[in-house]
Formats: sequence, structure tokens, C-alpha cells
Amino acid sequence: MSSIFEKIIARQIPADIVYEDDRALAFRDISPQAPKHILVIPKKVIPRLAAAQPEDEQLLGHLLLTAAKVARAEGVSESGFRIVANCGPDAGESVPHLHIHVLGGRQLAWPPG
Ligand code: DGP
Repeated sequence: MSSIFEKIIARQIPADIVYEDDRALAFRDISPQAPKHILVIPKKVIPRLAAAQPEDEQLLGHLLLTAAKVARAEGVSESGFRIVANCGPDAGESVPHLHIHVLGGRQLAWPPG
């Protein structure tokens, strides 16, 4: 069964897409935790960072550069932003398709909850 993010990639369910290329998709989180909250995902199905393989090295780098590109496009590159990849139950991962949260537009607390 395909995950909700695979359905977004396939345009089977709508999303506010802010960036797309051959390997990555970025769209606004449905439940934003900051004024800017975007998810960057690979089109390849990788459930989570812990499931990534050595052959995914270039793709993982591409996702990070995409996160930085999205932050620039959203105007938070200078003010600051945070990237988060929740991996597994203790981290609160809720969608089993690797995703990088890009959060910005407000002062973010540290440590996270
Ligand atoms: P995580 O808890 O790290 O697995 O983050 C999953 C995020 O995905 C969560 O912040 C809410 C978001 N999300 C879940 N379903 C949808 C959806 O259908 N559309 C969008 N845009 N975001 C979703």
C-alpha cells in the first residue's frame, strides 16, 4: 500500500507544492508548526533515514540542497531555519516515507520537545 506521500507525488491527493524536480518534491506541511513549514521528500521510496542505503548518498545530498533552496525561496535563509527528519517511534515519525521538515519564520526553541 502506498503512503500518503506517494499519493502526493502521484497527484492522487492535493498538496501545496513549492518545488519539484526529477528526484525531489517539496510541499507545505498540512499542520504547520512555524510560519514556514515545508516537507522535502525523495520521489524514490525510502521509508526513513535509517533505511537509506549507500547508493542513496547522492540523493540524500540532493535533498539537503533542496531544503536549502526551499528555505531561500521562502525567504528564511538569512533569518534562519531548521531541518528535521523524524526517524522512528521515539522521534514521532508518522509517515513512513523519508521527509525533511524545513521550519522557519519564527524563533525556534532548543532543545526540541
Ligand atoms: P513526521 O511526524 O515527522 O512523520 O511528519 C509528518 C508530517 O506530514 C506532519 O507534520 C504532517 C504532514 N502530513 C501528513 N499528512 C499530510 C498530507 O496529506 N499533506 C501534507 N501536506 N502534509 C501531511
